[in-house]
Amino acid sequence: MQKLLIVSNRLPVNVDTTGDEIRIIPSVGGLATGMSSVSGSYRNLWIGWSGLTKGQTDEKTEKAIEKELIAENYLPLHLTQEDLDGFYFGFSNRTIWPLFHYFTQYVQYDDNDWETYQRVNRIYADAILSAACDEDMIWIHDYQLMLVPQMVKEQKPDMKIGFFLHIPFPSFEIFRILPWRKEIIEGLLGADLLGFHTFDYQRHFLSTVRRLLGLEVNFNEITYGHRIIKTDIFPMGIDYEKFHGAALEQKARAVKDKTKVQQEMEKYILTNPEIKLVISIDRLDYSKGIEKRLQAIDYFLDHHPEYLEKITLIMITVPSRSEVPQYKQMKSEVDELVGRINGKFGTINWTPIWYFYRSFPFEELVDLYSTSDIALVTPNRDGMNLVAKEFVATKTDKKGVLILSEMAGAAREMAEAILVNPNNMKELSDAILTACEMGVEEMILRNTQLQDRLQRYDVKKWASEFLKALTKATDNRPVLGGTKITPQVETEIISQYRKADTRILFLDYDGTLVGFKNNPMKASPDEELMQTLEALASQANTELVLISGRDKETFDQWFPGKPFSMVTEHGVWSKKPGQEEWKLLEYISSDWKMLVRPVLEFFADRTPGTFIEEKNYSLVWHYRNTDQELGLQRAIELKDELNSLLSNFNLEIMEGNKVIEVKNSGINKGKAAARFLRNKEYGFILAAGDDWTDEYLFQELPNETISIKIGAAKTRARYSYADFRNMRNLLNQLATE
Ligand code: GDG
Repeated sequence: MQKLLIVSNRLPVNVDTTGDEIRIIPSVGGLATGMSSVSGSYRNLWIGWSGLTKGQTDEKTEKAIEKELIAENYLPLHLTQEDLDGFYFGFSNRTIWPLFHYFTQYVQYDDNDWETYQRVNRIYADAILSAACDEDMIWIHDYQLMLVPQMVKEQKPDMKIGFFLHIPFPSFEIFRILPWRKEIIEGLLGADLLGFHTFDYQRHFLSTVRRLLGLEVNFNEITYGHRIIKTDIFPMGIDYEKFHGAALEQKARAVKDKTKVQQEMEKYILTNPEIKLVISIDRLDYSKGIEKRLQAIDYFLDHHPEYLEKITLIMITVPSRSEVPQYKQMKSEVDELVGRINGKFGTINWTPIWYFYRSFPFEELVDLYSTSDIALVTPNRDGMNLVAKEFVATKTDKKGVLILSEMAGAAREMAEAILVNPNNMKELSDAILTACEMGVEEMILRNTQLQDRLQRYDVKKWASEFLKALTKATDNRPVLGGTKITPQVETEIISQYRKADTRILFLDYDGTLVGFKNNPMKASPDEELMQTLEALASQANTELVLISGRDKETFDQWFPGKPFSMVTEHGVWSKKPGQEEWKLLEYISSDWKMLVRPVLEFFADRTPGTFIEEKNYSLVWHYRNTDQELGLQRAIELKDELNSLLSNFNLEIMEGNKVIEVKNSGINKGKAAARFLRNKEYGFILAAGDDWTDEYLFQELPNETISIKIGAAKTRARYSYADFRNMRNLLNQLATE
């Protein structure tokens, strides 16, 4: 059975060595639940740090722990305190975490931490390499292990490697600050599939890849050397049934069986029937916006004295990363703020904030969620935020209001919550007021929709969708880089051509049959080429199709009344020999040009020597005549800009040879070529092209096609020629039958 290796910084277990026996206590986080749900299909092995540092126990105990863990399918890694300081507390949490959450003021650049991060990532990679076979799936999690994908891929190119980032991926302008930015991106690109919580994080990542490494990105695919890497969005869900079920169970319990927390809360509500309970739960972390939340409560109570003694914030902050200085400092700031607010507004009968600096067992967590009226989830930045989802899941009567920061990934899916900018005190205070005054009907409406979505796309679905996408990305990996045509191969192609009873040739024009000229209109066909094409098209049982991105007017001017078919604008128009009129293959609109033209004009104005060509259904920016480096740089910037601009339109950005073309998507040379093959069988099919737009042709045509890529670049074609002269030479030979 295929193995699934899950790799995360920490194993989802706690090892208890205090008693006579070693006890392995599974932690019940979302990730562990998601993973256990897919375990039926694979043999799982989880690799990560055990939570114990080297030397913390004696060697014999260490061995015994390892044995116990392995028996439960956990492969523990042994890290020293020094490893943890540099790798976890250092590079991961003092460099990456603040940077990726836009807290640039906290980012620390330390060469030693970086060294340790690399060294410890290598420990994880080595563990994977020792435990996995080529056909296994590897799923690596989160920002602590961003170099691992590449470390594994280098050694085992066939292994199926997925990576999921649980935190935001910041905009390129933030990411570029990092001294080791290239190494991190290259590390991640070792994966076959990269998953993010939201479209924005994916967009930022793709933009970074494009701008930093100048790689080709088409939609969500990156071409990297001879590989294609997929990126996609997988918003992590929660174990909905578990939270919802626990809340139902709690409601059904007799008073004496309820948790202490629940009994206390119920008593409090009984004596204060008008009270609104507001829950706030986070790890103590500067990204969670805890101070601003407290300031908003202060502001709310100042501006709405009618709510004095009628609202209580239950604030739980879970201790976290206390070795990192900013966390220590934050702790004292939060303590002080809570003290100040309670001192300012508190009365004998009422404390505005119940503050807990500890974690609660699961049952009590559910009690806190389900008994509260409002959840205040207002991070400054948050990859997803599961607390928001868990709160909604426990609302079995659908009563309750979620106030959610728009900076949390969860906001993208939870539009029915009250969404707020966590930096706007007044907006936060207004949101609290709206939540306090919201009618039951509206709550039910909002929560019904939220719960439906949470139930459908839960953590199990999340895990299975990711693995499905990883399987898809790695099955039938496209083979890139055609075999160079040797004289023997050429002879073989010619012989196949001669033997075949019916033949069809699809030939791209620019770069395939003629070289590039500074002015595209100067690349008209020469006498020799014209003769070759006519000779081929006149052979018995032979069809020739010129298939190009050029406009139909130009081809009409160059090839009037010729005995071959022509397809122009990448497949918009087609004309068969003997036909007078061009046939529109796809009905499309070009209204979008109004939007795109100013962007291209802006780039043309800023980049001397570049110009815009307007075709019927596309706009093209040509940059052959500008300084090569500037052209390339601008092309990357333009693609990036177009990508964000066009995400809502059904448009496609095609990168040709020193051109960028925007056109309606779904129209391509491959689709147009397929029409020729619809009603007829051919014994010999040849397709030749030089740029990215021709890849559609290679992809669409049947496997036995003699597909030829002109120029040295990655391709889906079977064969390659160095330049157009080789192609002309082959055609000349085919033409002289
Ligand atoms: C990272 C990203 C992303 C909290 N207090 C208690 C307790 N919790 C549990 C909650 C929830 C989890 O901890 C917190 O999850 P978050 O999503 O809010 O945040 P991070 O830990 O920072 O996680 C984040 C996540 O990865 C997943 O991809 O959403 O953006 O930063 O499940 O229930 N659990 C118990 N007692 C507590 O006191 N039992």
